[in-house]
Amino acid sequence: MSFKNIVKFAAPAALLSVTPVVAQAANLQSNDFVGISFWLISMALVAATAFFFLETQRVSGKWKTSLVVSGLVTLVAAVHYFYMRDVWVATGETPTVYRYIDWLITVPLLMIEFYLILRAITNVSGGIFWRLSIGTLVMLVGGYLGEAGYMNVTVGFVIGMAGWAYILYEIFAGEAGRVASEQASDSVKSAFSTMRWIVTIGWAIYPLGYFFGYMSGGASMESLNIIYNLADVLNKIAFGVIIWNVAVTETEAKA
Ligand SMILES: *C/C=C(C)/C=C/C=C(C)/C=C/C1=C(C)CCCC1(C)C
Repeated sequence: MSFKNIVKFAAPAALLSVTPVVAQAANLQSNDFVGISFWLISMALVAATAFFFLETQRVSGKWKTSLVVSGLVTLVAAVHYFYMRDVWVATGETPTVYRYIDWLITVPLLMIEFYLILRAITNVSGGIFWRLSIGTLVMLVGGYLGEAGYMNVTVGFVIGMAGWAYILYEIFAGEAGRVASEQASDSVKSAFSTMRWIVTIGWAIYPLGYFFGYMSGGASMESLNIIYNLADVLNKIAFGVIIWNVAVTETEAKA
């Protein structure tokens, strides 16, 4: 199937998949700011999805996959946000299980972006992809077992942190980091480095939330959810925009 066709079918499919959720939404109160933030971000994610898919038509072949993956990240997150908003509005509780299902799908897709961006410029081994995937799984499984009460919260946290540390090692000092610093053009290098800092600073928000939410008891569920929601704007939408920017820049440089 050509990319034009993918775009033609994917955009309406994205809209259809969220319509039934909208229809059964609980009523959002005008003073429920956490609920409002869930709503705003769902919409931003839908708009970002349409944007990334449509822009695949503008970039050269090897960058199209990167943009499609960015659009899949925001699509999957948008659908989860509709459910998460309902859980919050109806119960005032943190939609933990939906967040983790979302992360389980979107975080590996974000990791694939590092691999794809390097593959668009040079030959890289699949090992990068597998190591980033393993780090992701360890990070999320540890965190979920701790948060959902299947494991001591501190042990779950330590396991999760180890997975994240492994990811950071790979993109800064491992093969992925080396390939980027030795073989990439200036625009790819700068995109790679911004993406890396998002994974360091932007991602740090989630373990901080876990720590303050479960280990020190210092944060309310309201502030935690607002923080997680804003983190997702940075880590999903802004991350995608960086990739879009390098794809357009590289396409135009070669035109
Ligand atoms: C779009 C969603 C993203 C980028 C989610 C990222 C989630 C994390 C980086 C979570 C990290 C965690 C740790 C590093 C320690 C244990 C607890 C977690 C799972 C919250």
